Amino acid sequence: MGSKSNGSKRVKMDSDLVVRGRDDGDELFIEDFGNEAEDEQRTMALDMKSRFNNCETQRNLLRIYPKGTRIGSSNYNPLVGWMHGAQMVALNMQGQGKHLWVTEGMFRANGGCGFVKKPDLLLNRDFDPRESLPIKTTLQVQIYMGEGWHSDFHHTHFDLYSPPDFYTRVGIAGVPADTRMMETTAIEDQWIPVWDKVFEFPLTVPELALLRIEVMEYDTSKTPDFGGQTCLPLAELRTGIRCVPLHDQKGERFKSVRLLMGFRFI
Ligand SMILES: [Ca+2]
Repeated sequence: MGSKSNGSKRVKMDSDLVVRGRDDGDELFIEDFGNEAEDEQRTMALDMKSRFNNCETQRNLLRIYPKGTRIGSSNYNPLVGWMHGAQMVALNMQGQGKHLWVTEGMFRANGGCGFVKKPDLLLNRDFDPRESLPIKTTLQVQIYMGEGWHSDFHHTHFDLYSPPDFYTRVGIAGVPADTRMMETTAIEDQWIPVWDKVFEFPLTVPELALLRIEVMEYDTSKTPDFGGQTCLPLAELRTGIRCVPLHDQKGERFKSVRLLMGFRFI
């Protein structure tokens, strides 16, 4: 992560990213000027379009890495880099949270080998992630039920005096137009919750979309407890009724916790 001040030009953007272009044309750098207070809205508002476009990453290597001032090891949304064609998007791996989960989801593709081919739209044309594009497909997600918490958690882990109250959040991480999260209602006092809920996600750029799934446990008096998560690359999502294993906050797969879900493109 050394300084590239020699022979590089540095352009301050409207956002808190800085583009550094090395004069020899070998590499371009976008430097993260983010801080601990950064939130999702602000991350998604980052707009490099005015001085930086995807044609640059068709001819150059682009790497992005977290600013050293992120002393709490927070992260930015890696999709900001991916949807601009960045070949390398580094994240702080010490922590946990949705940006790391999305990264794990992205690299589950291609057999988990660590490399994912860029979609054609980032290779063949000047793609602007903020473009208003027609809906290409709609993903229909059905969440039937979940199980396994009773095996993987102590019976007082969620609620001391009653079974847990699970609800599921499901949504899309992708270009701004496709990004959204929806949630089921909480099923009260059930170790094996049955939601039987259908959500539809219209997608303008399914090539850059990931399906995010989180299970939370509702409490009236405190913030919800975490019950599991996973993130799946949409391009490799198999349709039909599926058993979806969930992972803990660090990304480790639970032994038993899983959801019964249905996926189809309509
Ligand atoms: Ca509860």
